[in-house]
Amino acid sequence: MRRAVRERFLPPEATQVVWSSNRGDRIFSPIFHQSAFFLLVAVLLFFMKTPIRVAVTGAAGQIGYSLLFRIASGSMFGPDQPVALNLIEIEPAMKALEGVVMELDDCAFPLLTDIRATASLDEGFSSVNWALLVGSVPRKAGMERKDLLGINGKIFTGQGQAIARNAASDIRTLVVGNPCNTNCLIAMNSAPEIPKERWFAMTRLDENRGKTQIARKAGVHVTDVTNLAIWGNHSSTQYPDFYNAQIGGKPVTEVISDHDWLQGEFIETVQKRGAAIIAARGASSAASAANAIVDTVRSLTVPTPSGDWFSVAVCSDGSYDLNRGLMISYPIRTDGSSWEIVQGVPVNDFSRAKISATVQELQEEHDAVADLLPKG
Ligand code: NAX
Repeated sequence: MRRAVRERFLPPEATQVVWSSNRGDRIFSPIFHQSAFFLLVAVLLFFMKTPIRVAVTGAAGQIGYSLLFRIASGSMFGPDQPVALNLIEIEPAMKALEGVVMELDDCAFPLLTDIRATASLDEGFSSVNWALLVGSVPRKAGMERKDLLGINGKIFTGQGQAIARNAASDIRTLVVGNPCNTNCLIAMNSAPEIPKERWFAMTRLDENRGKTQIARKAGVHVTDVTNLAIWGNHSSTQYPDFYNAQIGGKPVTEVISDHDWLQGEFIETVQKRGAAIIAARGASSAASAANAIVDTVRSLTVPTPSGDWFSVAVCSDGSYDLNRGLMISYPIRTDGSSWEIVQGVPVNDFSRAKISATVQELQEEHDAVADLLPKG
């Protein structure tokens, strides 16, 4: 048995030396090789990181097709962090998912340790550390956002419950499928066992869109734009807070003198960018959405640069006098493990009116799905 193990892990020449050596060596070598073997295993175990298991729903969809390859290549968790993928789809999309899995296989990603493709929620969320809830019934041209609430609400109840039953104890969930804030609210409330600070809804694509618009207007690189928070809902009521954003450390309102543009066209462009992409492409944003998912998870797992913040919707604790319990996008920062809503960000009358309008919309969405939420 011991010989079989040794033969599996050592090159043939090594085993030959051990077993053809003289009598003294025969006593010494097996002990020496056994110690070296265990030392090697110990060293490997010390340096080898446990894979992070990530569930992705809607894995055969457009966003999935960009996202999975970014996760597997190391963009999300870093170049030395192994990952395992649990890919979840509905039955009719399983054939397409099979093709995606074949492509993942064909990439021979060094960091990808395991792929499981399934239509079962229990299997799909089994032992996952991150759940990226991308799949939902997408909005078609002419469909109202509110129509989506009823259709998707039930999906997210089942997914929340399945996450609570099956996921790893450190599970964190990011909801992307629209209407993402309220879908997240439903999933979170369907899994009361999981702490509320582990649930997020994505507004990072809006932040990235806003930063690019500001950078273009100011004639600077996008990395010079910081502190742009999206407040409220991921919808056309969201508020990209340019008043507190900075360009190279200076207030945006000092660098860009065209305040009419900031208060009007800028906000509208960010709010309606998703619709503009659908109009141009005939399909909703996918690669940029996948990129924003990667950015969101990285921002939640890597310390925020000093003085900066990023946007993600979290369960409101009532900060800034906003409705407690709703999933509201705020300026957030983290030390890499726990996050906080940045306090003390100035909110002027213009901003207050915009934030109130978007939170009012979230309250209406909440009321529309009240039958899926705990009473009281
Ligand atoms: P696709 O229609 O290309 O893909 C959706 C996939 O989800 C399909 O493969 C479908 O079979 C699957 N699906 C549907 N119901 C499911 C369920 N119950 N369980 C598992 N899988 C299910 O849409 P795609 O372009 O990938 O967009 C996905 C979602 O992201 C949409 O709801 C879309 O509105 C939303 N978005 C959210 C963004 C955000 O910033 N929060 C931006 C991009 C995007 O618009």
